[in-house]
Order: sequence, then C-alpha cells, then structure tokens
Amino acid sequence: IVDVVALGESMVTFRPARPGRLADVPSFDRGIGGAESNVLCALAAAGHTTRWVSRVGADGFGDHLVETIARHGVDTSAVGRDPHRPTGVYFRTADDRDTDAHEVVYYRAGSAASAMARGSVDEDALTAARVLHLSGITPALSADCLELVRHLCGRHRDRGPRTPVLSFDVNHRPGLWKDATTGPEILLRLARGADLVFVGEEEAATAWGVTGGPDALRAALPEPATLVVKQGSRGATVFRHGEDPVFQPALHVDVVAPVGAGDAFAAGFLSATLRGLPAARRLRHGHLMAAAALTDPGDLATPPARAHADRLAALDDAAWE
Ligand code: KDG
Repeated sequence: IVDVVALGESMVTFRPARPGRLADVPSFDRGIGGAESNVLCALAAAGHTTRWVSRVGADGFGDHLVETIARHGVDTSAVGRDPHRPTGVYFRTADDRDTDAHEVVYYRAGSAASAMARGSVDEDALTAARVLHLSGITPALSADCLELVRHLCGRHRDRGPRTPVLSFDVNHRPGLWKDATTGPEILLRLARGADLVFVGEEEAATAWGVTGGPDALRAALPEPATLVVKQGSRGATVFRHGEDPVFQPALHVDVVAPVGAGDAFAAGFLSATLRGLPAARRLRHGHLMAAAALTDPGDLATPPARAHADRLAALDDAAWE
C-alpha cells in the first residue's frame, strides 16, 4: 500500500505571460493544476509513496498531465483514459492578488474527469493506502462524481476506524456549484464524515456563514478526529479529540500567487502526520510547503526537500513569530 492516494480532476493551466485582463493578454504559459494532484506531487517530493486516481482524455493535454505528475514521482497507473471526452483546461489571470480583477475561466464541463463514476475508477487502487485524500472540488464536478465521493466516504465509514484515514480538504469553489446553498450543505456533510479536515476561516464564512474564529468552526464541525483551520497569513489551528487546540503562526512571505498554497499546506501537514510528528510540527510543515507555493506563480511549486523542511521546522519559536 502507498502512503497517500487521492482522487480528483487535474487540468492543464494557462497563465498569461504578463499581468492584465484575459481580454488583453496574447500569450500564456502552460502549467498543470488540480488540487489533489498538487497535494500528491508535494508529498512525493517529501519522500512519500503516492498514487493519483483520475481520468483524462485520450489527447495531448491528458498525456502532458500524466507525464508531468508521474515525473514528480506519483504513481499514475490507475489514471484512466477516455476516448470520448477531453481533458479539462483552465485559464486565470497572472496576478490573482487583485481579487476584484481576478479571472478564472474553466473549460472542464463534460471533461473526462467529470465523468468519473463508480465503475469507471479503480476502487481497489483507492483503498490500498494509509490515507485517502479527497477534496470538495470533485463532488462539484457532476452528479456521478458526487455519488462516487459519497460512496467512498460511506464505504469508508462502514469499516470503522479506519484504513485508509479519510482526509478531506473542503476546497469550496463557488463557481463550480449550480447554486449557492447545495454546495455548502454537501461539503458540510462530507466534512463531518471525514477523519481529517482542512478548511479556511474565510472559506467557512463564505460557505457556511460560520464566523467567530477557529473555536466557532470546531463547534460547527465536532466530528472529525482532526480539524485544521487555516487562518490565512496569520497561521493555522489544529483541533484533535481529547487534546487542547494548537495554534502555529505562518511564515511571512511576499506572496506572488496564492493559488496552490492550500494544497501545499495539506501536503506538509499530511507528511508530518504520516511521520508521527507532534501537532505544532505538523502545522509548521504545512506552513513551509505553503510558503513555497505562495512564492511561486504557478499552481504547483517545488517544495523544500524533507531534510531542509525539517531544519526549518526545528528553528526556535522566535524565527516563527
Ligand atoms: O488548489 C489549486 C487549484 O484551485 C487548482 O490547481 C485547480 O483544482 C483546481 C480547481 O479545480 O480549482
């Protein structure tokens, strides 16, 4: 079995070669994106065994995704090819710190991955792992994807505690849900059934109207054995059953592009969890991976190697305040 398996859609991404409105930019740099494969690539860089389960089109973009993700050290043998549907792609503005002007345009409706369903993905490949990582993006892709995610969570729960551990990043993408209420309700129910949940404070306020900080979020989500509340540039708090919450400040960096930072954070936290490190170290490894992503323009940054991350995580508190 591998350390972490993840199911999700990945896309070829096109980022304008210079800042400005999509309407004005004539050329784009190609990259890859996809929350779950981003997590796996960062985990592979940290020395973990990983597997990506997905579907792509039988086209050049599908080839590029599979080849690139495999080159990061992720097992892609359970990725299916769909001869009838394309690989998803998306475009976004280069400077997404200006949120008013930020544009994200998806071409993923009807994609190969959006047709993932029970029967078209290898379920054995999804369960032979220590951790199964899912995100709230997949259930937004189609009714079949929603049913598949519900099935994986349900099947998982029937088995009692719990192999693989079910890790769930809420990843609320309002633009992917048909209306403003269904998505958040589904995400809340899925999060309640997971063992380990990642959610952003702002994300929770937008999706669920939960304000009032990490304690209020824990009150709204008491079920997961581990709840990680990301508090933007301030830091993150982890709640674990039977233990006091632990807050850990984030590193201060000059943000180039926030996209992919949540995925990187999840990878760092999962890596340190798999290694049995204490809660504060798990958060620090999350912050270190996130810092690498925040200072890189693409969706997928090169994370620090494990030994390097360990040295940085071991710096004393003064370096982290
Ligand atoms: O988490 C970063 C992702 O948003 C990006 O890589 C693309 O998975 C993606 C999505 O669906 O938004």
